[in-house]
Amino acid sequence: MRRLPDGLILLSGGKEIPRNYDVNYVFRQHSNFLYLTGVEEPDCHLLLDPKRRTSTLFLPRIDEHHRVWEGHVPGPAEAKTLYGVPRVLYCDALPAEIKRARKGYRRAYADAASWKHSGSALKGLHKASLTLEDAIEELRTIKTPGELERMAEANRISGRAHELVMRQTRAGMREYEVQALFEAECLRSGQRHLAYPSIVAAGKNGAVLHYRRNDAKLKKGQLLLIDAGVEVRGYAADITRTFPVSSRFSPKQRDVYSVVLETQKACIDAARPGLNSAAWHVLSMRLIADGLRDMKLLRGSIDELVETGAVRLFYPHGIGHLLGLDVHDGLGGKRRKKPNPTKVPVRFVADLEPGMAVTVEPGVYFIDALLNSPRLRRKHRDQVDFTRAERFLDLGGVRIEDDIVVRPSGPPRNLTSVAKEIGDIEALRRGV
Ligand SMILES: [Mn+2]
Repeated sequence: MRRLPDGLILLSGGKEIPRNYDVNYVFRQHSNFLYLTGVEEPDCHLLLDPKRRTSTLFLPRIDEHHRVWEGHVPGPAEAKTLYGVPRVLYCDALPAEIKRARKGYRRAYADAASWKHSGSALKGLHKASLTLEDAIEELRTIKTPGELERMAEANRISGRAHELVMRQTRAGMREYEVQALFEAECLRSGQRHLAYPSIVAAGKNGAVLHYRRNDAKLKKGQLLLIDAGVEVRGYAADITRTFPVSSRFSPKQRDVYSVVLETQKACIDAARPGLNSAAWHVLSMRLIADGLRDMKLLRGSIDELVETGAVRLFYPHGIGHLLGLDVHDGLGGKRRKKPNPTKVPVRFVADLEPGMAVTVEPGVYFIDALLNSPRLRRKHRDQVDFTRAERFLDLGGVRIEDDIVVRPSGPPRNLTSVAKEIGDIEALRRGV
């Protein structure tokens, strides 16, 4: 209300989406609505009147039929204490409430769903919907202590599940059995929603960045990459670990893993206020280029390997993204958007600020589509030892991903505490 004082603010929560006859998709509240209200039920609305400083939550009126099938749903009195909203009414009062509250305003900050739902009550008010979404995105980028508590909890539960997977995964299992171990632990902790579909990728599948099939059989000698996280009251954890299906890393796997791990640790340490996210990404590319040059997969100067994009053959994604109610939590709002100070294309360009939650997820992959592309082989023939790289194709990929929060000074707070040192992973694999 302080940010948008000159208009009536109206937001709609999510609606149930039918999957097929009588069955809906599992409901997940819209993130902006969840951010402002904490309400996880469908069909609600929020009306904010900045001039009079009033907030009203509107709930759907539940009939007997609905209660027969769905059981108890909180009514206005209960919702007031549950969500801490001073006024709670039923939705049928919304048009009259809008008409009363709009006096003195020429503008409405309403989302698209609200214009659709309450268009006639809002008629005549100037549309300013994008500004509302931008204002909320900006707010959501800096986490409050309460939000961080939920993110820390999501990390604790996901971390437990990751370590359970490291202890219990065996050769001969299918990727979906590993997925079941992870997801069962999340459900057992009382959490209904994963933050995103789990990626469980053995061997070569680890080089498919958004691998979703999760049905291959795990073989001795392979690496297993698992990128999975749960959400707590909407707040996501986004964690990746890579470990050997056998109890130890092979020398080759150890080399690749160490390059990624050292890069990840250095990038975590570098995540301080004022660091530009594009420069941060370039730092990660330089460290990976340096590591792969030591492994004789790349040759030439680090500057050239980064500028020509040779390192991108092995590391074709960014260092991280904002995290919060969405696993990819917007880009920080328009005010934060900066011109990219580097020559490297990145989506998220902003200076890191205290209270921002970001992922740190460098990776090294051996991707058939890139290493066997005639065009790229020609372009990078002096920089990449393709013959050597081909011998790593079976390895797939290594990614290590933690969730951090930028502090006012010094290194960030790391919310993720899952084993990632080679010795610690091998100890878990041996059942120590
Ligand atoms: Mn991520």
